Amino acid sequence: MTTLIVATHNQHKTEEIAAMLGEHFAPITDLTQQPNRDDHPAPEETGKTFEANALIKALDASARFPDATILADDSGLEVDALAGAPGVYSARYAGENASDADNRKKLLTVLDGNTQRSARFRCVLILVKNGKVLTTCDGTCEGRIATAESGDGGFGYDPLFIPEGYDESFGILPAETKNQLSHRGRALAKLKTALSIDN
Ligand code: ITT
Repeated sequence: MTTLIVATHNQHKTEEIAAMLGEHFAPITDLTQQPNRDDHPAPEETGKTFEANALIKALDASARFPDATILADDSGLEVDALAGAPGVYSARYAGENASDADNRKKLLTVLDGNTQRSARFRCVLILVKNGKVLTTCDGTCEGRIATAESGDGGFGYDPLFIPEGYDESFGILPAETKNQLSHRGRALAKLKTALSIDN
């Protein structure tokens, strides 16, 4: 089976990707699991779009591991009441070294008293080998921002995000449900189709 390196330092992303692609690629690892991991810092995400940042991560990792198949994921949350923010800045919404908890706290504060809570997660995945883009896929998950956190499943904004058609956040819903509905799950489903892998 083909091996896959996910061009990420976020192990939650790797887990979700492995849950959906694990039958088709093995092993699936990420940049935190490579020998000399300190030699592989995250590249600066200077792009203005998810696709631009996914490409930066994909090409950076491909230059480090030219023989490997690489999958990069850039993703984030767009809140309508905030004109699409935090968007590509989702990971650093509350500052350069902000934790997920800091970012959620800031979002709740900024939206305090606002009844317009509609939002969506977006994900762009780029598969590359030896510096060549093989496929680009995207996925979106519509939903709303809760007025308080719930659950401790998932990562990032999950305890605040209630997907459309549900009453509970991704922090509470089972991982399998998130993977079926999520922006990442939808992008991965398209990736499988592009690679002619049965869903
Ligand atoms: P890498 O760049 O190393 O992949 P990262 O976490 O910094 O890791 P991004 O730059 O793509 O990744 O930022 C994505 C942020 O968007 C992430 O830190 C979360 O805050 C949020 N996010 C993305 N997908 C999410 C998900 O499935 N659930 C909750 N929050 C998510």
